[in-house]
Amino acid sequence: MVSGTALIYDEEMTRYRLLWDYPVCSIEVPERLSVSYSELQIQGLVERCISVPVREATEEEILLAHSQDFLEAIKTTQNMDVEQLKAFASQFQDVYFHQNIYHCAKLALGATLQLVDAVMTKKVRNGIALVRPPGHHSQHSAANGFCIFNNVAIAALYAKKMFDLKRILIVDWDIHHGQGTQYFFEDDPSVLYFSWHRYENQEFWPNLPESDYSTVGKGKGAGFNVNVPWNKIGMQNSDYLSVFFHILLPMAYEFNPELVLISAGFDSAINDPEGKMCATPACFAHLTHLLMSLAEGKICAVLEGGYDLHSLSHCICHTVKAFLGDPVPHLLNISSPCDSALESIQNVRAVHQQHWAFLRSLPISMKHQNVNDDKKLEQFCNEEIHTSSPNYCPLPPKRTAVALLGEKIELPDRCLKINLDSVPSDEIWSFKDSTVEGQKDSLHLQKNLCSVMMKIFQKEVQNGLAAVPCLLEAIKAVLSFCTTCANSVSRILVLYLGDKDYPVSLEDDGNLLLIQMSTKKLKGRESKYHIPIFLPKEGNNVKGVLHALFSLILPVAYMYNPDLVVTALSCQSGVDKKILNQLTSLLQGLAEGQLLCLIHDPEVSFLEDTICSLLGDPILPVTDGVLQGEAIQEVEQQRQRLQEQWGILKTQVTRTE
Ligand code: X5A
Ligand code: ZN
Repeated sequence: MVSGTALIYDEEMTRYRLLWDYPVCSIEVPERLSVSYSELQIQGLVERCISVPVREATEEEILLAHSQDFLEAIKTTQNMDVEQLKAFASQFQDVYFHQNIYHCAKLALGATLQLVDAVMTKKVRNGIALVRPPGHHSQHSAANGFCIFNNVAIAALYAKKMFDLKRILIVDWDIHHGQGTQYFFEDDPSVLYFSWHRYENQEFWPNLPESDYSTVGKGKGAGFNVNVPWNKIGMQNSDYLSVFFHILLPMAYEFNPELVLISAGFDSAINDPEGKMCATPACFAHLTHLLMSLAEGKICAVLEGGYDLHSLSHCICHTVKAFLGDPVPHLLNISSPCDSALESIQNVRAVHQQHWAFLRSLPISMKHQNVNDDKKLEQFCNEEIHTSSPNYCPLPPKRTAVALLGEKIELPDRCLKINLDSVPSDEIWSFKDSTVEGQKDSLHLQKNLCSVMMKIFQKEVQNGLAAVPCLLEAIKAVLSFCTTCANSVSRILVLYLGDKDYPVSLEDDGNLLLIQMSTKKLKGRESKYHIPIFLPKEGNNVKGVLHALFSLILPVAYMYNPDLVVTALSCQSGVDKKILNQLTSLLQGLAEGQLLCLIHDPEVSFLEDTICSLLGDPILPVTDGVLQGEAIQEVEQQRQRLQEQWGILKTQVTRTE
């Protein structure tokens, strides 16, 4: 099993800076790297990562993307004085030079390629390269926007060449459009380029018409370039997550990349003077986590922008912690995206639905006018950054507790096996349901579940697994335990995959959100907190489950913000193993990873796979099956029904004025 997170950094890349008065470039300072690296040290993250040395990129590697003339021109800056550097810079837009920048640019690219090598050869699972100069504005024969060589674009070309990759996803979450990267791959269907960026209807730099949503790629590459313009500042976590759920993740899962590269600029985070957006550093842990289930976990983040030193360094720490598999923090206040964000989402989905089955729902029309958005403040938003305890970041303990009924499987030693003899007696919690009381099996079940949950709530473990004789009984037992013994748990999300009618009358008090996926149409009552999803099981409907996951389950779950997530799986329901692993992985983004998996009548291989997902091991992509129209319709029906109550389900502007 591949493990470990690479951290690539070298102080040498702090050794260039702006030497003359040039206000547009003054924010790109060496401290961006040094302060970020210090914060990683303070949080104890450096020692938890695998340090990989940088190297200089070779000329051949630079020439994968750039012209020989351009390379020769950049070389000449090594021997220039300040006046010459200034004159040289004037032929490009918003970029400065220094005698040492060529050296640093070679190291930045070399660091990026070292990272790709380490991940592709499975020396590490994932990793981050902290580099200067950044890359995503750089073009074939032009430096641009603080960028000299296009690190990430060359990384993609290099990975295609060296590892024969056929599908690479580039996620550019920097707040500027990586127009340079877009130009390199516009007609290339093997690289899916996604970028969101501050746009303000072309009023924001680089002010290009081709940064708008209508640029989707050309020729064979049509559909493989995705631009999400932000036409207002002040975008928040909800806006970012909505774009992930309703645009990026469906496309990414349909694309099924073999490698994910992140153009990781953090000028899209709160307090950044360039971006003026409001996403908190913790949001980046979630963005990272949501991408980690792709490409068997092969994911490389490469620093681009980020100009508020405090915000930048905390965002980087959150990204690294997510890579390491630490529990991702609660995101509070997830709500509807603002109207301006919704308008962009609607437009992107409209232009891309012909290319991506996962975006096809009901016909989407284009929204041309600029909506009037009274929610977003035009002024700079000053929300406080919530940072985790600054200098203590303990290694997570045993991650998974397992209680099994008579199942004989070998548990990895990273698991905590529940020793049934040591389970405290039933006085810890009294089980009130009379139908269960007194039955030997039930008592056994209660003890098992009680024990696993105690370990989770006491943070002895992050998550747990129990094989149970009856799912519905087990769910009841969990709920009963939480109400009697765990009063800090006020919201429980249960995802039930099975065809039995859920018997307990649901009180819509919000303590329980029940999402049930069944292959039979169930008659039960639908409400805000009871969401039945009927997925007809003709052929293999794994894609239908994925679709439901992105367009319905994850958005609602994030908005609900549970304290505990419970999955209940009946193996007879014939659920696909790969999809189950995806579900188990993605749901760990909620409730700070407190996830309890209940499995009925399991096959050993199911248990083993689920344990691996719970432990955070890389998981296989879902490759088979097609997305059936009927599944789309069923999910879409529920989405439409629920979108007023769960605003993050919206994909279109609904307000008419
Ligand atoms: C990498 C990056 C921004 C350039 C802004 C120029 N560049 N106005 O964030
Ligand atoms: Zn940027």
